[in-house]
Amino acid sequence: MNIHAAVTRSPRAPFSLETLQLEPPRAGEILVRVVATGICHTDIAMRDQLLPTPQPVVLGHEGSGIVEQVGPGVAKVKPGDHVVMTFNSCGHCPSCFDGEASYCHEFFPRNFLGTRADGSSGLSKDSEPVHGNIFGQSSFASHALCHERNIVKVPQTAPLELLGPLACGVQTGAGAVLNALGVVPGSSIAVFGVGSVGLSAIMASVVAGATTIIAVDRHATRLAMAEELGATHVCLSDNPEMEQRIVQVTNDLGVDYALDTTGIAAVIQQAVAVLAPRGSCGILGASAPGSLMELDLAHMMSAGRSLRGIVEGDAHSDTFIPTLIRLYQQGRFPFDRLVTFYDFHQINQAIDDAEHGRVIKPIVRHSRDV
Ligand code: CXF
Ligand code: ZN
Repeated sequence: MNIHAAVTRSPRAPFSLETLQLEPPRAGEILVRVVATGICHTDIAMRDQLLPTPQPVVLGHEGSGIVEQVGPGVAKVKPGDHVVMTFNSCGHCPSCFDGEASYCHEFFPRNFLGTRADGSSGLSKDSEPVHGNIFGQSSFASHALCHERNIVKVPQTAPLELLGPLACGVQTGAGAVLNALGVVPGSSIAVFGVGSVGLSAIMASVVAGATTIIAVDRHATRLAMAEELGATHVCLSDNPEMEQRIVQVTNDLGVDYALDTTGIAAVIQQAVAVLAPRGSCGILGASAPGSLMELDLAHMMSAGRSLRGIVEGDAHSDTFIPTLIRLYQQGRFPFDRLVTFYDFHQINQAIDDAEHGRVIKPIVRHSRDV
């Protein structure tokens, strides 16, 4: 079938809006009519070849939509179901067997390589191959092929055009707090970097009952938003007394949890430095392979502090995304506050606005006549 798609043809260049051809779903695949797709920094990293995703390619990995057709053997969803598309995984490695699909041993090829396992993508432009299957979806398009393992059914009572970011950025921040760190009532947490992932972590910290929630960022506007969403304290990252201030507001104890969303070694060092004894620091920002950081080993070991990587918030997406939707519907997780909507044909403007910090979480949505 012919579809409309935003095609990424070269680094740092605008996407081109084109008509492509999409194969029908194979066994285990699902054809989704895309309603809207969030834009994540990882899309920009793939465009700019900070991740070695081959081009030309259709990016997009926070898609929401309606099931149009299912391939042979699909039992999880049926035509008409409302769904979001999350990260893909193999289903047969030790992590997947343990139900921890975000640590799939095939995470990289299943999400970033732009093809199915057999080298095909399902997408083409006349006779030219176009890479697809990014995060098992490539949802910067009117239609996407995804898989049973990365499709998540969502309730029809929720606003479908809003839900895509739950499938990556929002579940990453909220899941880091609720699943990976296991923030408990009455505890303290510092979140370093409050873009869409960090703000999701702030909202989740409120849900978890943390009573000291500290936001750190270089932008005052982001800190103001963090306060509106429940941060009890905020601090500009260039404040030379930031570490002392964080320790001070925790009665000289340090924080029980720290979360870094930046991937910057100097920031992670600060996050670790302000940990209380037995405190845990999670890192979830993408750093270039080979990035190194100095760590005070005595500080870590002698008081049982820990540092760990977190991917996609340790989410079991089939249950965690509906959980976040219920919290949203109760007014306890207002992630819609992060979102700015654009028409799909404005995707380059949306990306430019995100890159320049003019918006927090852009979503591109299709008009109904597509
Ligand atoms: C990614 C970020 C880089 C590491 C793997 C998961 N998440 C999606 O944007
Ligand atoms: Zn993402």
